[in-house]
This record gives sequence, C-alpha cells and structure tokens, in this order.
Amino acid sequence: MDNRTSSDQVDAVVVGAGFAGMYMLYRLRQDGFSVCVFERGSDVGGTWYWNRYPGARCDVESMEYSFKFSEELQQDWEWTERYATQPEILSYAEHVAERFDLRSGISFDTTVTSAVFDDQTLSWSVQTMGPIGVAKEVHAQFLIMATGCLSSTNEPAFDGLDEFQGATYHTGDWPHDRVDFADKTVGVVGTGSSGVQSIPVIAEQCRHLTVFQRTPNFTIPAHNRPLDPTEQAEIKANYHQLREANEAMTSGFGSRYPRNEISSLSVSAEEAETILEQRWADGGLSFLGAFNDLMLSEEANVVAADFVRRKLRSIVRDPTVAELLSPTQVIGCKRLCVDSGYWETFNRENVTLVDISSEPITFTSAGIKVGDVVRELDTVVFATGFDAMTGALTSAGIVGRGTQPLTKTWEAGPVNYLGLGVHGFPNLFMITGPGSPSVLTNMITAIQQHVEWIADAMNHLRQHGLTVIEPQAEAQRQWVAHVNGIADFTLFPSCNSWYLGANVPGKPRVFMPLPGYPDYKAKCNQVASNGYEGFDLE
Ligand code: N01
Repeated sequence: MDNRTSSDQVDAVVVGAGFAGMYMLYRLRQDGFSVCVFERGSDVGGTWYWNRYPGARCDVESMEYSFKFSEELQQDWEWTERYATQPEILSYAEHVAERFDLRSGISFDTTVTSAVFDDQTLSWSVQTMGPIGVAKEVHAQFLIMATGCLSSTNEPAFDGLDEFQGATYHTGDWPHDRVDFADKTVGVVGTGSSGVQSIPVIAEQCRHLTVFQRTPNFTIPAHNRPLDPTEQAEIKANYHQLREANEAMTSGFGSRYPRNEISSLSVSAEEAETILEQRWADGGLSFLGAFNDLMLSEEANVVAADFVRRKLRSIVRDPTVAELLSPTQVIGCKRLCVDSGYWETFNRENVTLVDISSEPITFTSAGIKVGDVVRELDTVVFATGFDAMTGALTSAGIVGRGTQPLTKTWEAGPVNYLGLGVHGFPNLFMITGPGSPSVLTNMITAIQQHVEWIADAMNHLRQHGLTVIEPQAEAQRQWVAHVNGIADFTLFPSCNSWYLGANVPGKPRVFMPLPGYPDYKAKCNQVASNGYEGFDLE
C-alpha cells in the first residue's frame, strides 16, 4: 500500500510491478493520485523477475530497452552489452525502484484474486491474497492491469507427468537458486525464444541434452558483444534522437537498423542476397527489416526465408538434423528468435533432436516417451511459453457491470477498444493489452505510451469533475474489426503462433496484437484530443 494512503480506498489499484506497473505508479504519484500496486512476486521486474533461465536476455538492444521518462536515469545507467542479460535488466528494474522510492507503494507476494466493479459506488473492489495467506480488500476508482503480455505460463497437461521421477522446471517460472545440470541427462520441450536461448547454455553444462521439437523456428544470430563506452556515450549525447526514432518504428526491432523501404521482389537475386547478408551480419530482429513487404507477401517472404534456411544448412553438419530444424512457415509469422549459437548446438556430440510434430510426448517415471522409445531423463525443462496477452487478465477474476465476468465477454476473443479498455468494464485500463501494438514493438516504448495516455485520461476526468470512463460498444466493435482487418492484410495469421493463441488448446484463434505502432499512437492521441471519442464519460 502506498505509504501516503491511510485507508483502503485509493484512486487506483495497479496490478503488477514490472516495467508497466512501476512507471504507472511513478506517473500517478507525480500527478497526485493515491495508488496501490499489487505484485505476486517478491520484488519488482515482472518478466525479468520470473524468467531467470540460463541464457535469458533481451532481444531488443539494451540502449533502447529502457525508460526515457527521466533524463538523469538514462544518462546515469550504464549497460554492459549490446543485448542485456536477464540479471542486468533485473538490476536496472531494481535500480529504478530504488531511485524513485517505488517499493513503498507496492505490496509484494500479493496476488489479486478478484476485482469486481460495483454498479452503485462506481468503484472496483479488489480482493488480494498476501503473504502467509492474508486476504485483503481495497476499493479503487480505477483498476489498471499492468500484468504483462507473457506472464501466465503455458504448462500443457502432458500424460503421465505426475509419474515422472525427475526434476521439472518452466523457463517462465525459474527458481532463484542455480539449477545444476552437471552430469545430468536433460530434456528441453519447446523451441521458441526461451528454448532457443536456453538450449545452447544447458548443452554446455549437462551430460546429454535431448531437444523435443514440435515446430522448427527461424532464428537470427544476436552477434552480442560488450558495449563500447564511446558508442554508449555517443548515444547518450543524443538520447532523445534514439527515443524519437523508436517512436517512429513500425515494429520493435531497433531504430538503429531502420527498415529498407524496398520490396525483396524489386531487386535482383544477387542484390537481395547482399542485403540479407548485411542484415544477417547486423544480427537480431532487424533481419525482418531487410525489405518492407516481408510480412505482406509470401513471394517476398520466401526470399528471406530461403536465405535463412540456406544458412541453417551451412551451420548444421548432419543433413537429416538440418532438415528437421528447417522451418516451413513464413519467416516472422511466429515471433522471430534471436540466438547465440542455437543451430551450432546441434553439432555437439551430447545433443539429440527429437521430432514430436506428429505425436504428442508422454511421460513415464523415467523420462519422455515418443512413439515406442522412452528417453531417460534426470531433468526436464519446459520452454512451452505462455498463455500470451490474455492469460494474466482472464485469470485475475475481473467482473464488470451487471456481474459480467471478463472471461465471458472474451469467450470468443479479447474484444476491446484501443487495447486500453473494454465495454462493460468502466475505469478498467490495460497496459499493452490485446488490440494494441504491444509485443510487436519495443515493449518499453509501448508501455510508456500507454501509461502516459492512461494518466492523461485520469487527469482529464478529474479536471472535468467526471468519475467514469468506459469504451462505447460501437467504438469497440469498430476497433476489433480494424485490428482483424490489419492482421488479415499481413501474413501473421498464416501459422500457429501465440500471437493467435494457437499454442493454448481451446483458446479462440484471434490475432491479438496490432501491427503498426506509429499509426496506433496517432489514433490514441486523436481520441484524447477529441475529448476521448469512442468512450462514454460520466
Ligand atoms: O514460448 P513460445 P517462449 N508439446 O510459445 C512448444 C518472448 N521471449 O517462451 O511452436 C510440445 O514461443 C511450442 O511448439 P509450437 C518472445 O516474444 C523473448 O519460447 O507451438 N511442444 C514452441 O516450440 C517469445 O516469442 C525473449 O508447435 C509444445 C514452444 O513450446 C515469447 O516470449 C526470450 C507444447 C513455446 O514457444 C514466448 O517465447 C524468451 C506441447 N504441448 C521469450 N506446447 C527475448 O529474447 C508448446 N510447445 C526477449
């Protein structure tokens, strides 16, 4: 509870103390609102608090994956590598909390068990379960969900798992103590970003590693390196330029490698190869900016996809293994991975790749069974991802007007307006919710834009003597159609990705993030300057 608040009635409850919750708390305090933040972890950091698996690091460059709201902060903080490790990003989050006295406003080890809108008092009743099982209720005018897009782990119900005698870990809920893989036979299930980052590190530490792959993924080398202090000083001298460039990016792959505004089909095969070689040498997500139509045309996309498949075949020595690792989907359709020696790992003597695309794995007491073969394992790492974008929202027990649960409103997919609010749920805000660019941008850029928009909206209500803001049904309907229309214009819906909820059995298949951050930001600004059009203000 914010130490400036003496009662259980506050202006705003914020759920989550990752980067979104921390900045929301900072900003609302600046504006004189009373705030209470609840965080289920024991400290700040969100994603970077939970994802402590070996090899975890950010796939956005560290100089860009940081807050811009404080000039002193961005000048003082020194990053050590091009792509920061999880421990370094967590230290940064801890530093921000310390520097701006944020921990005093956060209740840690506290889970929000329900949040119910009261039609009479027009406020939210938020029930929490704190340390040692202490339940508490707080009332708030606003409920702000800063629960993150990739925070609710996907733990498939594998047959026989209860019988397995070995140790199991999920990359998204990794223990704080070091996991010792020495002399162990280890299995990793899942080959998305978490698998691609952890597999090379685990392979170096364990006796034998078996990778269970359902779908091969495209990955681009990170070419990580220490940050040169001169380079860092040059960026800091003009930090605002880098931040402005970030705001203009249509996707999150880094403003230092802008997208080439040409089609891969408009250049000769030799020219395309030269451009792709340069992007491969630059490394990271910016590979997708080699051409401007990679996510719009299959014909254009295959030029880049074939280039990466050739690279794969040149790296992996065993042609059968290379074939199994070779992705067949559109490149970029699933979130592109960024690696440090992923494909090279399959040249190691102690690594085996097992294809599980045609039948699910089952567990025995000794290990994992695929077909008739049981692979004996001491330890299994689940790199099976998240109930992305909606999982943390639908599991928070949110109930809106007329006792309608959010789970019911979202039965067929996460309908919303601007990815910020939901009709029937007054004064509820989501930071980087479905229907906003979120995971298709630099997350910190998207978080800052949402926090500032929400704080401005709350100030607007206060200044005009209003108490309630709620998306109109028609504005919401149009927004959902707009997001679906843009997604259908791209190649994103063409494969099974977590963007579509396809990784979670039974989840409605809806493309959740909105491509195109600058247009989205302009739309949000326009809505605000037109008196919050599309929202009912009471
Ligand atoms: O999760 P994923 P992730 N049986 O969903 C497989 C961000 N992130 O944690 O593709 C067998 O991508 C699943 O197979 P399939 C980043 O945005 C960023 O790796 O569904 N396998 C897939 O291979 C990323 O995209 C960083 O067929 C099963 C894997 O598990 C997002 O988080 C680092 C299965 C899950 O891959 C999620 O990444 C890490 C089953 N029943 C994460 N269910 C950075 O670099 C799932 N799989 C910043």
